Amino acid sequence: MTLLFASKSDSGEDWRAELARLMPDRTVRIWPEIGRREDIRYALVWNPEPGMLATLPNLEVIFSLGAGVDGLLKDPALPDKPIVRMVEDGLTEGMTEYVVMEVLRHHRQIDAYRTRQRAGQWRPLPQKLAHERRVGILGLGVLGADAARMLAALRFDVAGWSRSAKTIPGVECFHGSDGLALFLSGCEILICLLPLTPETRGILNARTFAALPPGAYLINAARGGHLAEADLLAALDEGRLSGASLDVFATEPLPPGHPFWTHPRIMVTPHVASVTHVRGSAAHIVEGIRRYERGLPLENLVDRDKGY
Ligand code: NDP
Ligand code: OXD
Repeated sequence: MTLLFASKSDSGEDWRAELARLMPDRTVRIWPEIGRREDIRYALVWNPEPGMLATLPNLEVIFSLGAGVDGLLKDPALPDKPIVRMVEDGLTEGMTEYVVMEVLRHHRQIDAYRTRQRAGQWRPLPQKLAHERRVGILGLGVLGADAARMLAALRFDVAGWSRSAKTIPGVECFHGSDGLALFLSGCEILICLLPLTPETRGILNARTFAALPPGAYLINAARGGHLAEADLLAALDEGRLSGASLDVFATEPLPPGHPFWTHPRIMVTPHVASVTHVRGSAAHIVEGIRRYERGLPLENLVDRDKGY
């Protein structure tokens, strides 16, 4: 059995070493050194070159290095093989840390205190308690549900929105397009943790911002394609939104000179809200391969019709 690793943004050698440690009897090849294409049964990929997977005649399963598979699904020649996406504790923990950090940074008015510090001003601001602050999460999947539970444990007033109905203790759950407006109407902090699909592309737009309470804060850690960038800039200019924490962008890396770089009310991080850690994730891939070879159903399969 040969596995092909293909990613321009991860260290192939680190992955090869860890996979070899966990399954020494298997061969790992690192793209672009594919070797004999017929040997390859599994591919472990992040945004592979379109058409590349279609050149592997004996490919059986595609494993995604990321939780989001939008980059994979946009390949017009993507083989009709099962796709397993990344669901792994470290990835979930990292995202929840990022979400909690940005929620608390906004909730506790840290940017305003930094400004006051620079001006040498000792000037306390009125402060709400967490239970007086409604935080809403778009997407209540693996990542959204974990972040929701953690924010609820911090006593925030947490709501979430998903495609299907959900029950999460301590979280007010909304679903479907009918539930969106009511969900948005309360959110003082809106967090996007949706997959990027034709239905969710551009969901962070002027209409959505207009449905939020005035001065709401946006956190986008999902995909740049969710955000209508010009609408965000307009909403910030008008004071409709008070600020935004953005980890993902339509073009990555964020191009030099892009207005987000220097905007005083935008916090930019370079797609690091959460990252795939080799250790835990390699174990997850190996477990998937073992399950598959034992004839057990694969877990965390992507539903191509839904797009996530
Ligand atoms: P999941 O598939 O587990 O969850 C997706 C959630 O979105 C589900 O609750 C789903 O609803 C909901 N959803 C999907 N489509 C719609 C829709 N049209 N209307 C309403 N709700 C919808 O994904 P994860 O939580 O694992 O990951 C979410 C995303 O986070 C990834 O796709 C990726 O883009 C991003 N990500 C970003 C990272 C970063 O570092 N910035 C790191 C990792 C992931 P339902 O439950 O009903 O299906
Ligand atoms: C992912 C990501 O989807 O890192 O896992 O963006």
